[in-house]
Amino acid sequence: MKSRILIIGACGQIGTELTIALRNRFGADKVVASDIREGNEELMSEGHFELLDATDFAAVEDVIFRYKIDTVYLMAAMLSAIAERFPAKAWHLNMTTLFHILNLAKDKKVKKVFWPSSIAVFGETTPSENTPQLTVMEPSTVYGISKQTGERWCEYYHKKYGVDVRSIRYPGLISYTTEPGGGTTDYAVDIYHRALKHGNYRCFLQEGTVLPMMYMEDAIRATINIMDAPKKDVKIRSSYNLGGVSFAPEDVAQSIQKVIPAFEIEYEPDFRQAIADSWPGSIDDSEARKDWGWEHKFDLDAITKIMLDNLKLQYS
Ligand code: AKB
Repeated sequence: MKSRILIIGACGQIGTELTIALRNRFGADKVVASDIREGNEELMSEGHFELLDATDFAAVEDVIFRYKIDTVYLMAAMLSAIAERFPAKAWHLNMTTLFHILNLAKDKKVKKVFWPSSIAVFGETTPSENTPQLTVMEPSTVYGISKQTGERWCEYYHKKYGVDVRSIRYPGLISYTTEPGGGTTDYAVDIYHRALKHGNYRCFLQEGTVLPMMYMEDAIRATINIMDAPKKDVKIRSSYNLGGVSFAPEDVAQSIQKVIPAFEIEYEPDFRQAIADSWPGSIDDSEARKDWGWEHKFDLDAITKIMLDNLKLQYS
């Protein structure tokens, strides 16, 4: 029998597109989308949907039992910028939900788990160019600390209890379907909306702030590929580095100007600058390439074209 999948945090930026991709792949009947809030109409109406507070162990266990779930994608998390405003809440959400799912997997109520980590696990003391898989990691944000701790627990549950948990360190993700909520890399989505609506953008990060980024389709493919990979090929059970493109705000502006020549950008850095400054500029993802065949497809101009074409349709 094909696996039955639960997506927790299905209404978020990644969850929305992951739900659609998994429904297309396995059939809507095999996929249960869940979130603490309702999502877009398509997500709610085209398959199973459960309102679920992922910090409530009994509620999560109940959904897993009722739908005979064997694979969980745990996408619920509080992202870097917002987590700085609500540190205790962020820690609670990010860690409690992970422990619930790891413990369910340890008790054999779930067979396979996907849990996302982030470039936020790195910090100021990490080599910032071509950041290696194994390196100094001293994250300085609540979100980064929760992701780094989560990675250690994933590896621990794998080694100690044989839990089949798989993870990748997402860079900033760019998509037009659902807007991101509360990250430091969110400017790379906002900028396209503002370019079309207003022809200008005030960026909360400074010129020259290079960060690793990725188009959502690449990220979804990576997620599905690591989950598809034979167990023995997934050699890293903390989390894999994942690289796509690297760019600064002015690079996105120039890419937009190729399509909208009058577009203007100005800079007004806020508290998110310090977070961005602590993250790497580019990522060495050779382990993911070697172990399960990772390859990214979209460069910045391709991303710009897709974003502007699709947002234009939405706005008209
Ligand atoms: C954020 O900016 O917090 C996220 C991330 C890089 O994990 N997009």
